[in-house]
Amino acid sequence: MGLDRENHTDKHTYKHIDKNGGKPIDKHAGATSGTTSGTPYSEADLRELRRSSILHVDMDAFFVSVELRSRPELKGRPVIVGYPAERSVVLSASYAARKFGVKSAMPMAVAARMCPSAVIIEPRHKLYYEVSGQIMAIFGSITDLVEPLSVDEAFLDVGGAIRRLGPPREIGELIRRRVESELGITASVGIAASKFVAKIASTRCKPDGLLLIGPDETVPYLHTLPVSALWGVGAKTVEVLARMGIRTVADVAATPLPSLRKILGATGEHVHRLSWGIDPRPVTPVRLEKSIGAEETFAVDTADDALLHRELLRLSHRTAERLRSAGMHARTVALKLRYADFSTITRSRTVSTPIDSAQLLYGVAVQLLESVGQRPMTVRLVGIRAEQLEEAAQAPLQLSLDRRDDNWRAAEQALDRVTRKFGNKSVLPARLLDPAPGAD
Ligand code: DCP
Ligand code: MG
Repeated sequence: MGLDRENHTDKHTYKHIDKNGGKPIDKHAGATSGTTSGTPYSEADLRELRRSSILHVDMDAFFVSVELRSRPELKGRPVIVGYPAERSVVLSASYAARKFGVKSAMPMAVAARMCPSAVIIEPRHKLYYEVSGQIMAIFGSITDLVEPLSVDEAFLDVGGAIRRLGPPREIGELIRRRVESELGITASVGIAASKFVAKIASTRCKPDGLLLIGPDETVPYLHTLPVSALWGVGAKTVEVLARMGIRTVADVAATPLPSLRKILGATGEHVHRLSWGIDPRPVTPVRLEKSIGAEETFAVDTADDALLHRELLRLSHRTAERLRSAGMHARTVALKLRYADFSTITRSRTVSTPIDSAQLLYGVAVQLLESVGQRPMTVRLVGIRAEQLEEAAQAPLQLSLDRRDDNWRAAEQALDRVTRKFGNKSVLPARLLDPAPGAD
């Protein structure tokens, strides 16, 4: 029995889950029919149920499924989401297209040759991120222990939700029902005692499936799989192991640890543990990053426009650098001014294309400063905040920026690299090299 797909994906790691527009999540929204809310489980029952309480939930053909909501006549047909351009790759393929051999990350030209009847749809990233936020909000209504892995998948530890919502299998079914009825797409759910096995389970039961691999079935099941199913075992390692005659997880499990260490170094131990189903990594919720900003108090309060501008430029660079290292784009830029009497005002503006470049942040900040008009007194503190953050992972978003902006981004990314290497003060735009009297 082989895996249909690699169990690890090259999608971008999902860093940000505040996608439900800041709305509070209804903790009880999931407690509907079919659940065992209030059912008195004995402590022994609970212990047993909690042995398999890690869910891996992943949407089926995510981008395609979202597109099919508005084009239901394409259901069951080969559909590919990707740019029809020469050097683009397949982002998502319907299961009908996969029958022709089409896979994600394959060049579009190759996919079109393999499956000439496929309907090709250009991606609408903004829409997918909205739906992604709704998916994460459903997960968040089940448990706080949600670890998003990418736009369409997450681990959930539902051990603490069993009393309220029922056994993990029922919770998995509840999530699948809710995703389908509320969002109009399908999800697959893998359930196991560890993240590693839960992820394998969801991969195995796709599309539109649910698979629970109980603790007692885990090792026998794992031992039927090829080594590539093990987390951290990529094409290179597969090759190295194959040369030693190690092809299946069972082969790995049967290899003495010192031999594996000799072949794979430190990874040997990790791989050996996984082959026996040992993966103690907990589900780790990500911190919600709602905004990123920087502010500065002047040593002496100021009314000087040039000084304010220079400081805004510096803060824009600081904020943009942090945005980029967090992999985020901002939709809204806010300016904060604190006057000599400590009264504080903020002004914000939402931009049409999310940004992560200091020049663009600075441009908006200057407009905001101008919108304040005549200031009533000297300024004590100035700050910039990037808000409504979005995952920057989707490079195509950048294509909508004009060429000049792209150049700015490239230059600033280079600057980030130098700054990381040589420290903060080593490279600064020429304007910032002037002494800034009063600013610290
Ligand atoms: N994605 C992408 N670039 C990639 C891989 C994926 O932009 N190299 C996007 C498109 C996918 C989405 O991420 O729709 C989710 O990725 P998955 O690997 O989960 O693939 P799908 O959801 O499309 O299919 P599956 O049913 O196999 O999960
Ligand atoms: Mg998916």
